[in-house]
Amino acid sequence: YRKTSVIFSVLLILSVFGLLGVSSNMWRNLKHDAVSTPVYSIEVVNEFPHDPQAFTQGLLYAGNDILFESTGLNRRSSVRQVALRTGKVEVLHEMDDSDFGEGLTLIDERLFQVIWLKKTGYIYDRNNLNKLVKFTHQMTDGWGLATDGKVLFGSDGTSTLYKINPQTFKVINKGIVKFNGHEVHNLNELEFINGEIWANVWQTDCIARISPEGGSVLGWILLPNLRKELIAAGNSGIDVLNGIAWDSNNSRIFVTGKLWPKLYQIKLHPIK
Ligand code: DDQ
Repeated sequence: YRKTSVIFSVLLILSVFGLLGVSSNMWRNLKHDAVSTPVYSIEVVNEFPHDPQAFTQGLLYAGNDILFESTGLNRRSSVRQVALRTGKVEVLHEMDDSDFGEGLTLIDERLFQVIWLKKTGYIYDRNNLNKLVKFTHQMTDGWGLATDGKVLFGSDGTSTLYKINPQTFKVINKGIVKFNGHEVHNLNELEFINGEIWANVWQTDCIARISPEGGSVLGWILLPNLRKELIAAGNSGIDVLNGIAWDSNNSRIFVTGKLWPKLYQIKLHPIK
């Protein structure tokens, strides 16, 4: 009896230590991920007017202080060429009543746009916004679009980031975006910046910086102040942060939101 109880006690002590060891390892790994992922706050370096009627769903910078924007809402969806400095809509393509504009991206002279709640999208001529082609894609829905100049990157409101062939619209590959082992859902408007995908996470004031290879989160950008300050200034009808544009020649980052009266040029500051 004594022998059994000694063996039992030793086993008990060993298993407690074992459990402690496992959990502390797990804890260290989790902490390591969270600690090593940089977090950025933002500084506004410039403000520009933005059409407060524009339910921004896609945004990109095309050079020469010109932006292209896709807007949503039924009967109000559009593709538009916008002057950065004045916010003026220079060319407007009004979409069919049944189409809800979503992500937009530019490859050479052609703008690619996806549609909310449909598996279709359109290609437009960037010079006049004439519709050229209707296409069908393989995502579950059309939310965000971006490009590295060769392939399309797409999001559909899930945690999946797609790489898509811009000629055939077939999925080349796809990955689940994860942070600390948790899927990052609601990936929305996308931008390709210096080899990374930056994604608005729907209904948050955060932008995730994502590795296009593998889908890991490389950093978080926190922007709650933009929306808060707009609301404090009396803009009660505004919706979420959405829309990232990148001027690669001058390293300028622009962000705006749905029905926001302003578009911001921002700078990042690491806070951790
Ligand atoms: N999405 O951007 C998350 C993909 C779609 C958002 C759809 C929001 C619909 C709002 C309808 C408001 C009607 C006044």
